[in-house]
Amino acid sequence: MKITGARVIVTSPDRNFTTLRIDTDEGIYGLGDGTLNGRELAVASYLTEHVIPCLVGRDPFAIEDIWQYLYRGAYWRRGPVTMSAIAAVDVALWDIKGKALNTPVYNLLGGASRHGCLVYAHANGSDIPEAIDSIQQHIDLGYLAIRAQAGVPGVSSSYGVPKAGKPYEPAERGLPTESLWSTEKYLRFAPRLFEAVRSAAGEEIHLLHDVHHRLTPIQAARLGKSLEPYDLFWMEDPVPAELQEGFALIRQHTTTPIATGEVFNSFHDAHDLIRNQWIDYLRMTIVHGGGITALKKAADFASVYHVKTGFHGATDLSPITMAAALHFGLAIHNFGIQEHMPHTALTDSVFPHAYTFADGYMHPGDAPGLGVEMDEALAATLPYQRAYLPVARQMDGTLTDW
Ligand code: CS2
Ligand code: MG
Repeated sequence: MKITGARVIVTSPDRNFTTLRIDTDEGIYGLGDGTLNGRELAVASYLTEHVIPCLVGRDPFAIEDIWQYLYRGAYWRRGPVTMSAIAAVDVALWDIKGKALNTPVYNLLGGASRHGCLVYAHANGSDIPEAIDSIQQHIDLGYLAIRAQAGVPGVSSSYGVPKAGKPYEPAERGLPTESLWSTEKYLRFAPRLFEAVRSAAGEEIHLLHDVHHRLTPIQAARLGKSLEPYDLFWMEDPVPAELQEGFALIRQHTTTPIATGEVFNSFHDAHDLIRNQWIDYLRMTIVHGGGITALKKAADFASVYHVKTGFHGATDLSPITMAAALHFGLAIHNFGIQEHMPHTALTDSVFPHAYTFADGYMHPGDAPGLGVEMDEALAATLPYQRAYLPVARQMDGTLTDW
């Protein structure tokens, strides 16, 4: 089999997605996601101008070699644009191989290790009672694990909390909005939120919380300690993670489990975190971390240190990445949990998929390959619209690390 061509499709079914389609001489094609929230066109250009010309004529079954060729051969290694582009190619090739061998991708990764992937949903509220209502709605939908976020009193726009009457979506169309943030108010509020949420949700539900990189290590240590009575599944991204050794300080003070890495793009971003056992869950996911090939190596290394996966799964990860993550999570031994932030109906119509949710678990389905299609005619009616993540500043105007 030979690769005959590839093309990038950028579409905006309520939000932007960058998709790569690779075609072969046997009529089999594969889809890969290269979406980088707020920087979608950079990945599209990297693929179209620099990667696709090098793919034509290659054997699509040579996944490892093509991965190494794109990673090592470029000379310039790592970085979110490069690694998202490599991921798009890698995932499309796994899709092709599954279709060609008539088997779901999880079978190519060793076969199912479990009956489904435990997922967590988002419960958001502008205040504590609304957050508790949202928890109850997600319990009613069957979720066994729920992330709770609520508006911090005195902070006008808190991360993870939707604008009134709208579903939560991290990016906003137009130029970036700015919001104000107070670490002091947040640190006082978070234990009150979880005291209320735990008593309303009962002890069986797994509760998670995302700090979105807002604290210093000693502040994160205080937060983790103050949340211990509420038995969190994890505290996510307590600090910006460029300084890996900062996590040592957090670990000295708290037994609240730690997840990090949704902004990582390379195993090397997590090397010290894993080998020192400073984290419990790795969030770097398939699209931003260089694809299934790269994440398999990272997960295998992490398994030696009791670190499990807890992949990022917000709406900016396209249904193609969701499917890839579910095949991956079903197969590997040290799967921990998968984030599930459902896409809008329009996004699902552009990307019809085989994966399903029932009783707290998701399953990738048994379609050959990834089990995701793309309605390109519909996608063509929904052109790219500029959109960004919001930018946060401290009360005195200083930019936060987010
Ligand atoms: C968040 C995301 O889901 C999460 O854990 O941190 O909302 C994140 O902000 C976006 O996916 C960034 O693109
Ligand atoms: Mg997060």
